[in-house]
Amino acid sequence: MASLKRSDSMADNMPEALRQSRYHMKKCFTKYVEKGRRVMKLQHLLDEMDTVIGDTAERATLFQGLLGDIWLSTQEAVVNPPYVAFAIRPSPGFWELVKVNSQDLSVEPITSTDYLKYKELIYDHNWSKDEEALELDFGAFEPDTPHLTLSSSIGNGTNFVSKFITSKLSGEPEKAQPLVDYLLSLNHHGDNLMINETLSTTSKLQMALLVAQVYLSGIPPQTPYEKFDLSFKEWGFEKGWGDTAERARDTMRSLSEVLQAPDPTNMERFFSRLPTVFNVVIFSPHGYFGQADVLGLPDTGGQVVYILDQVKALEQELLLRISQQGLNFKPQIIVVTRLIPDARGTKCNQELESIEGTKHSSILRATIAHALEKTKYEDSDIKWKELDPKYHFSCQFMADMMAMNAADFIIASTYQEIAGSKDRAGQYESHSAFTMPGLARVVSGINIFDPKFNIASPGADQSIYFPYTEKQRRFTQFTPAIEELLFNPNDTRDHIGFLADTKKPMIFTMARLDTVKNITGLTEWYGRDKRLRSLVNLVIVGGFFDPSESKDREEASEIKKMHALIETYDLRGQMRWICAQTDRKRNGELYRCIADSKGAFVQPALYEAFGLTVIEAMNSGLPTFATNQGGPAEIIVDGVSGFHIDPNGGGGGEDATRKMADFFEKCELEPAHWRRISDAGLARIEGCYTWRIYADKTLNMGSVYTFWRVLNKRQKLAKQRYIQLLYNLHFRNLVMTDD
Ligand code: UDP
Ligand code: LCN
Repeated sequence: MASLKRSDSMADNMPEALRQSRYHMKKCFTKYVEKGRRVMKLQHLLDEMDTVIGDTAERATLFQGLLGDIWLSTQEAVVNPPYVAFAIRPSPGFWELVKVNSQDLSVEPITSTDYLKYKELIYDHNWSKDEEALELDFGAFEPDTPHLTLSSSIGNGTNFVSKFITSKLSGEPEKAQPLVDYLLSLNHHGDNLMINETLSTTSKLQMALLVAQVYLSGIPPQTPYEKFDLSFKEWGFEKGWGDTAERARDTMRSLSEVLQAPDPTNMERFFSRLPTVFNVVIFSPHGYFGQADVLGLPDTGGQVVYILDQVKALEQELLLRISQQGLNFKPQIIVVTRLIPDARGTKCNQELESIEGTKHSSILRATIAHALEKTKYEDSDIKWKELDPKYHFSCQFMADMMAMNAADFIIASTYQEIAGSKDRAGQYESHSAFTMPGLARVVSGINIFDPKFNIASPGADQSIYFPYTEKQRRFTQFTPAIEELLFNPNDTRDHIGFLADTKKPMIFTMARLDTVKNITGLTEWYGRDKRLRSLVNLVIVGGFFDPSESKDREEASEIKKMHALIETYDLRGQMRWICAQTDRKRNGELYRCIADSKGAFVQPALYEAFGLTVIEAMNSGLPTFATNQGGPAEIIVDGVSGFHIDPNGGGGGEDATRKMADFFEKCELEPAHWRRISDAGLARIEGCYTWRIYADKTLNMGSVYTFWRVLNKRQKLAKQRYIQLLYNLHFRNLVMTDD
């Protein structure tokens, strides 16, 4: 059978694919349309195909060729007899929309408007026919914005933007004038930075740079800026080049290189030196945002940890950069979050609070909105009316759209958050085109090939999460409490279950007790796998034990399920369940104690956006098995710096537990294996997942995109006007009617 030629579109290939299996396809399409209008997901399409073809071996043969490629890339289909419209996603970010006539199997490409209208017909027939229905098209404002074209480059926006800026500035000296103008515009509270009006053209700036570099090379490298700032002023330079002669000269050299012949490396280097970012405002409306006693409360976990650690890293990096720039300004970071009047004993009802471990950062609380939730609830867009009373998606998705389009750049923790994986669309990608019948048809919301998207992954606080081998640093004051937590044989308010053989390695997990975290899944897998049970004990931290104590429906049901599993699989003696733990320092030591037992960390979530516990465990030197659904699939290199497990995989977790049992058996035979994985995990963290790397990348982006905004001014302004219009005519009404 012919296989799909990637040079062709799916629409090009589909007629041939259908022709090759015409007999079966006719029957299959008749089946699809016989129930009338409806939306079908992939599994649904496959199930109905099976009932028609009957013999799964035959279906397997059909699927080896073109047809399989097309069906397995389909995310969704909309049946509108005699047509079936397919939304096909051949690779991350690329979508093709086609409709197939079930009678003659002819295939026609359709626009996103047509596709969305098909969907609307099912949910709100009149609205879909309404010529005046509100249609949003943010893409219309970007005709000249350069976009990435490769799926693999998504999220690498800064690099692309630097190359593009480079090409724009290359050529005659006048081409670099926008950069000179930009430098002229830099100031702090009205005081010029870098250059003043004396150096208003490229050639004047180039000459002055030459003079200054000759001067700087003649004085000792460590000469402080104050010793030569008067000469600098005479030549037209202002503060910001560096704190010493050496640093100022180095910055000047990068700029001279850029002005002579721009290249992305010098460009990025120069921008990383520019004094452009002093203040940062972070919006984090997620859960209970507090510095103590909040972890484990509903919707309160990694996001809070992430922001507080991020603030510390950003403040440190800002202070370092400002001092290296030879400036003495004070940076300021404010986290704006929800004020919760019924604060359950936390400080979430306090308006202003300083952030511990920082000098210039604080939390400001008001009452405000939400997190990125579109993909969390299936069909949340098309079924928005049903869900709006509880989740207010009408306002949320509109606000997401406006914020994403207004942003100069967007930082995600992983690639998959933006563009998903082969089979799953990304969180941002889900905003590309969608419809909320009766409200708005978004034919182009956000384009993930826009170079505004970047990946900067968080780290873990390395003063808390450090390797178990660093004996001098360990928090030994917690040893008795941790021993009690793990090994006291009696049930208490804090733990239930006990470990009969305390010498065995422990597999450990810690998470909120939400369904998606799949802690009950792990318990069940462990319960079923005799081999794993003989090798290791299971230790779980999460939730509490009395379902009536929980105000969260999902959590209460998970608690009940845990108790049932402990009974069904008779886990007493092999499993310890510890309630949610809020003391981060003690938790840090707990990971290390699990590492002392030569155990492992397991993160079994059905889906995990990033997965801070994975980073914490790896920082502690604990070999980690983590879900392949979401962020952990990128964090861990499978079999090298840890292991991927499939939470939905074969035999209800059998694949996952086999992998773990194989690992522990191998470690028994060859103890160096455990150490190898532990060391590779630590190396992976140092190379890619530290707050230092994050802060450096993020502040560089701030600098590059500030200039990019200037170069892209016309389109930016047009889009801003569109957003303003939407805000005033549409969004404000939505918010006012939404109580
Ligand atoms: N955590 C905790 N106590 C608990 C459960 C979780 O301190 O009982 C912490 C955990 O150490 C991590 C964060 O909460 O820092 C969870 O972040 P993650 O990204 O793993 O998941 P999220 O809860 O954000 O979905
Ligand atoms: C929210 C989540 O669900 C986690 O996957 C992340 O690790 C956390 O936020 C921090 O970004």
